[in-house]
Amino acid sequence: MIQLTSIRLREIRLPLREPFRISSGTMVDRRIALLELTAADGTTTWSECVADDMPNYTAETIDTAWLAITRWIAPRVLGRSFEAPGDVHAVLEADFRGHLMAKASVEMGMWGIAATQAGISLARFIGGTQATIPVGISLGIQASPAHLVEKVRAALSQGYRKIKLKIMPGRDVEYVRAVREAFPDAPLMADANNAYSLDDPAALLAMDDMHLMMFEQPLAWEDIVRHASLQTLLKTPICLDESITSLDRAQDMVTLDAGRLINIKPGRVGGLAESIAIHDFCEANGVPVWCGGMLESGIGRAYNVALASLSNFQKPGDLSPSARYWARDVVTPEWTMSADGMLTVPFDVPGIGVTVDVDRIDNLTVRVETVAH
Ligand code: OSB
Ligand code: MG
Repeated sequence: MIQLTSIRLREIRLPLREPFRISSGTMVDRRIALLELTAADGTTTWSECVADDMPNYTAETIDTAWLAITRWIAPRVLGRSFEAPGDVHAVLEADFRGHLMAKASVEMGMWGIAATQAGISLARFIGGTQATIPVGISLGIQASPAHLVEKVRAALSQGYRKIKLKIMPGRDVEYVRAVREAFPDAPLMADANNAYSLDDPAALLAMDDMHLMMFEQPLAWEDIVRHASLQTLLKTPICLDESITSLDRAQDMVTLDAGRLINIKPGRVGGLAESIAIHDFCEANGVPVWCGGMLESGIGRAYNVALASLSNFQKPGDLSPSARYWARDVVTPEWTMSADGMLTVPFDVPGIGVTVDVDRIDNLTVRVETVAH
């Protein structure tokens, strides 16, 4: 049984080691909301809200999430007894639309509490089976094709198992071609973050013979139907990211053949229960999934890693080591990757698998609010 007595929210500012540019915006300093959850039996854990400063990925931002957590989400869960963390999602969805990243931060924290109470790792608690996970890197849009080629060279030499190139109109065919020519056999993919339209698929068609593993989310953030039309024009499989916000949307994708893979981010779908449901549905339908990232701190990353240990996570995840993002992470040990691009799941560490560096978080904190029962 899980019953939360308080949620302490903090905003930290964590500067990225280098700016991260996607088609819809550039991230420089991450504004991150961290949650410290306390249960009635005294168990505590941490979780993270992945919403960022601007509404350019989905509609949520850290400020809308802060409001949603303090005003509507915390009051629904605090003091209420849940049989299991899998029951939280339905309670947060009842007559309460959207705010999925905000909901996910609380829902995931309750999984973290439950695993801690059970004395086992979150990965084990959710039924994970993979002890090591292949890691991919997501490379932001660069100043020139030559710059991108050098980034890819460095990433391959570090051992990454998948290289995701961010693209946008004007920074696409030439860039991807240069990388493909330099590395004929590299496992490459491209992520457009909604930058293309079905009216003008020329660039996507031009990249269709570059042996990409997939095109991630080429069209609009809520679209399914146009992706289905686009998939009929392309040999390269489409992978949906932004459009998959629930199990229903995953079912729509499969029904309409709007994509052949899903990038699961627990923050985007309202938490771990919905992520697991999507994972299970995809597994039953022969659709591979992989774990995406949102430039999380090591706390958010812990939940992604546990999720990615489930059996149908069949492609490398966007689970780069801490040092790729931050001068120093907020957890110990930091997340690392072996020379052959593998991450070890902390299967034998109870709870979320890392220790939170509270002193460091205190130093980075710019805002605090506690909601208690
Ligand atoms: O589309 O997957 C994306 C980061 C911020 C917003 C959207 C995306 C991303 C990434 C980063 O690709 C993946 C990572 O955390 O390394
Ligand atoms: Mg994406």
